[in-house]
Amino acid sequence: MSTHSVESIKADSNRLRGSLLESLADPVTGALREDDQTLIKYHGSYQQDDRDVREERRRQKLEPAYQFMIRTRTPGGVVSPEQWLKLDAVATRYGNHSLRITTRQAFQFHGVIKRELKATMQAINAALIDTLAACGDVNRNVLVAANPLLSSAHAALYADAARTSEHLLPNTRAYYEIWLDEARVAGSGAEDEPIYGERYLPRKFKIGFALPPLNDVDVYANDLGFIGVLDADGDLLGYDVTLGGGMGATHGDAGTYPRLANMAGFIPRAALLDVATAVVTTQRDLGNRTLRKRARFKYTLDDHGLDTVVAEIERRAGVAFQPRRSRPFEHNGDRYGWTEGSDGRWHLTLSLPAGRIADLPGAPHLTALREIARIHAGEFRMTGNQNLIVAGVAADQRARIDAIVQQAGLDAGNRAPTALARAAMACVALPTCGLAMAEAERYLPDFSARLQPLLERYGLAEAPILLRISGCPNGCSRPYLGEIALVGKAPGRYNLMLGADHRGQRLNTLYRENITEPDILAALEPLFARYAADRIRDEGFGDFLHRTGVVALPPYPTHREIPVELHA
Ligand code: SRM
Ligand code: SF4
Repeated sequence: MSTHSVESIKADSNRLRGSLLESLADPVTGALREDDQTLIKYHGSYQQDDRDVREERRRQKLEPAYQFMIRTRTPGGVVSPEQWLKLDAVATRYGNHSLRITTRQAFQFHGVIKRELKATMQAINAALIDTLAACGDVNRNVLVAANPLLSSAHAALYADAARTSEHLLPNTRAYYEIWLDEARVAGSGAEDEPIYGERYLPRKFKIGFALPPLNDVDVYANDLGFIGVLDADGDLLGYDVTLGGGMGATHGDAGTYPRLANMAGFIPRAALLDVATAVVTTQRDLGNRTLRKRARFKYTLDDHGLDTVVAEIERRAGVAFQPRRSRPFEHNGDRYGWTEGSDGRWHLTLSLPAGRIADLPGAPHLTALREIARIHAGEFRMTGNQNLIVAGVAADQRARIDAIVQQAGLDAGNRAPTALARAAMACVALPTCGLAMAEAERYLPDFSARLQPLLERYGLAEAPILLRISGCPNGCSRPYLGEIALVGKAPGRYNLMLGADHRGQRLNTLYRENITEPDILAALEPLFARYAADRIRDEGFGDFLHRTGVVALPPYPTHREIPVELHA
C-alpha cells in the first residue's frame, strides 16, 4: 500500500475506528474492508489467510481462508501463571491450539476467524492483557532484558519499560469501544492524541531495554534503546540511550538496509519518559511520510544527520546527553536451564524452537506448561530470543517443575545435540505470514538437523554459533545479527549471510545469493573446517570469518558495527 493511502487512512480513521464495527458485522466475507485491514493492526491484529490452502481454494473459486493473527502487548514478556492459563485457553478455544512467543516477547495467536475475533479479544483482555498498539505505526511491545540473575535490577528495568509502554499508548478509546463494548464517549474522534497526532508515526517504532552484560534484546536493533546503568550497590541509576536501529530491508533496493543504532549518551533514570517522548515526537515530525520504505527512524537519522536529530531530542526533552556509562555486552543469547537469581529464587530457561508452544505427538508442551502454571507461584518471562523462563521458583518447587518438564520433553530444546540448534531463531513465515518468500519456522528443525553432522564432523557440536532464519528480508528474527543467517528469496531459496558477532554489535554480510540447501551446506562445510582448525581460543564463528577475511562488513551506508570498546 502506498504511503499516501496509509497516511490518509490513519488521518481519516476517526482515531483508529474506521469502519471496523461494520467490517466485523459483515457476515458475507471472512475479510475486513480494505482500509480496516490497515487499521486493525493498531488494535494488535493482522488479517491473514492460510497460504497452505490458498491455491486449492482459488481453484475451487472460494475466497481465501481468511483468519487473523493477534499479538499481545506484554512489555518485557512477563505474565503471571493465572494469565498464562487464560491465554492458553484463548489459544485452544479460538486459535490454532498454539501459543507463539515472538522475538519481541509477545504472544501471537494464529488462525482466529473473523466472527470470533471480538470474543477472542475479550478473552485476552479478561486476562488483564491487551493488544493495543502491538502492531501499526506506533510504539510496539517494549523489549526488556529477561536477565534472570540480577533480580532487583531486572525488576526496576521491567517497571520502567512497562511505564514507557503505557505512556506511549495511543490515547484513543476506539479499542475499548470496538472490542470491549465500552460506551462511545461524546465527541470521540476528537480525542486528544498529544504524542502521536492524527497521523500517528510515519512507521512502526520499537523500544528495547537491555542490562549488560546480556544483550538478549539486541538493543542496537531497536529504534530507541535504553541500556541500564547500575550504581555501585546494583541499583538502577539511569540509561545509555541508543537511537536508530532497525533490521528491515527489501531485496534489490539499496535505499533500504539494516542498521545498528547510534549511542546518544547517558540520561538519569528520572529523564526516561521525557526522552522517550522527545524521540517519538521527533520521529513523528521529521520522519519520511512520502516514502514508506524510508519511513523508519533509522532513515530519519541518516537523512537529517545524527547531530541534528540528537539536538532536537535534547531540546524537546530538556535533557543533555552525558558521556556513556554502560558496561560492555558479552552475549545476546539466553542461559538455558536453572539459574539462581540474586534474591535466591530460581529461574528455568527453556529453549523453545522458534517459540512455538503446541501439543505434538510425544511432546505435549502446551499441556505441560498449563500444568506448570497451575502450581507455579512465580511468573513466566518470554525472552527476546523466543524462549521461555519459568521465573521466580522457590528452591523446594524445582523438583515438581522438573518432573513435568522432563515428562513432556519440554527440555528437548535445552538438550538439542548442537549449541547452534539451542540458540537458533526463526520467524513465523509460512503458512500465515503474507510476506513470506520462503519457509522459516517450519524449516528450522530440518536445517538444524542438516547442519548437525557437519558440526559434529569438525568437533563443533558445542560451538555456540548463532543461526537465524527469516522467510523474507524484513528481518523479523533479526537475521542480520546472526553469525549464520538464511534470508528467504523464494521457496527453498535463501541468501546466505555470515559474520555477525555474539553481542548484537555487528551486522552480517551477504555471502551467497539465492541458493538452495545443498549449496548452503556446501558453502558452510569448508568454513566449519577452517574455523575448527584455525580459531583462536573462544573466538566466535563470525569473529573468525572477519579475522580471516572470509567476509567484510556489509556495504550499507551507516552503522554496521558497534565497537566492542564502546561500553568499556
Ligand atoms: Fe515482523 C511484518 C512477524 C518481529 C520487521 N512481522 C511482520 C508481519 C506482521 C507480516 C505482515 O506485515 O504482514 C509478520 C506476521 C507473521 C505471522 O504470521 O505471525 C511479522 N515480526 C513478526 C514476529 C512474530 C516474528 C517472530 O517469529 O517472532 C515478531 C513479532 C514481534 C512482536 O511481538 O512485536 C516480529 N519484525 C520483528 C522484528 C524483530 C524485532 O523487532 O526485534 C523486526 C526487525 C526489526 C525492525 O523492525 O527493524 C521485524 N516485520 C518487520 C518488517 C520490516 C520493517 C521495516 O522496517 O522494513 C515487516 C514488514 C513491514 O513492516 O512492512 C514485518
Ligand atoms: Fe514474515 Fe518476512 Fe517477518 Fe518472516 S521476516 S515473519 S517472512 S515478514
